Amino acid sequence: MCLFCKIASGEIPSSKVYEDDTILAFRDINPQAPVHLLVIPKAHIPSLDGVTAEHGALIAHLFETIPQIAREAGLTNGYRLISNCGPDACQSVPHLHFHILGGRAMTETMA
Ligand code: DGP
Repeated sequence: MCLFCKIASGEIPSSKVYEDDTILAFRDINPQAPVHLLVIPKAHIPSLDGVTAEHGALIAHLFETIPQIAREAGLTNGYRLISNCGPDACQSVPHLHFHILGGRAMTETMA
């Protein structure tokens, strides 16, 4: 089982900020902004490259819920959403996840 599957199942503890039947959001262990959350599907999808039409409802649910998670984290002045996909993007955990970064002005460079 991958690291984020273990977090999703509760085997590894995390600082959860949102959970429902299919998705989970928790604080990144190595925050790169005052607010740095990770949002994951509970089902194992290795990365964005693993998303198929079968995941349509799940992906829609993720994107409907991310603004709510950001709002509840106090990010009323904006936030950045990132999903690293593959080696060139430095994806380090092979389970689809979205970083929500905020709580300060982001830099204009994204890479
Ligand atoms: P990425 O590099 O895009 O694959 O991001 C993986 C993120 O996961 C990275 O910012 C650090 C975070 N992370 C790694 N291990 C753990 C952990 O055990 N708990 C939590 N909360 N975050 C973790």
